[in-house]
Amino acid sequence: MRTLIRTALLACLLATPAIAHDGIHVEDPYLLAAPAAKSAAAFMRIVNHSDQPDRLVSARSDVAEVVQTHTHTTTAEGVMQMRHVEEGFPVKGHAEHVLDRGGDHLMLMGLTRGLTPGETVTIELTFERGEVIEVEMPVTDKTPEGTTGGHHAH
Ligand SMILES: [Cu+2]
Repeated sequence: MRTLIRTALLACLLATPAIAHDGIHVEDPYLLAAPAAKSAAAFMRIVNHSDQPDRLVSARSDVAEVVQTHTHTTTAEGVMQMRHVEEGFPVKGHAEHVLDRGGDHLMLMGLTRGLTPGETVTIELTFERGEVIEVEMPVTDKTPEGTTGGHHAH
């Protein structure tokens, strides 16, 4: 038992400098939620400051039953559909993976309460190499200035 605790403590001490110096950073996060919607989409830039490739493998939030990694695909008939990306979102070393309108995003499904524009919601992101990051997501019901219009822009 004592060995177990010591091992956990050591892992903790070893993990901390990696997070502080060269881990994953999230920039420009926002959560798009229509009033009274049952789901909401989260967008951000995931920046990897490490030279090791990583991957966003899962996400969770207190305000949703599940949070899935999603993307949009266009069928042969030209219909745009969302699908669950089971393998998550890869982020190469010293690179970024952008979640943006009309492309990859996080889907908060089964919202446990209504979300109000202006409030902040916490989403926890888990990465393949072991980092867990809490992101404060401002809620909006519009696309922020400067981002592309997504799937209405083709
Ligand atoms: Cu979706």
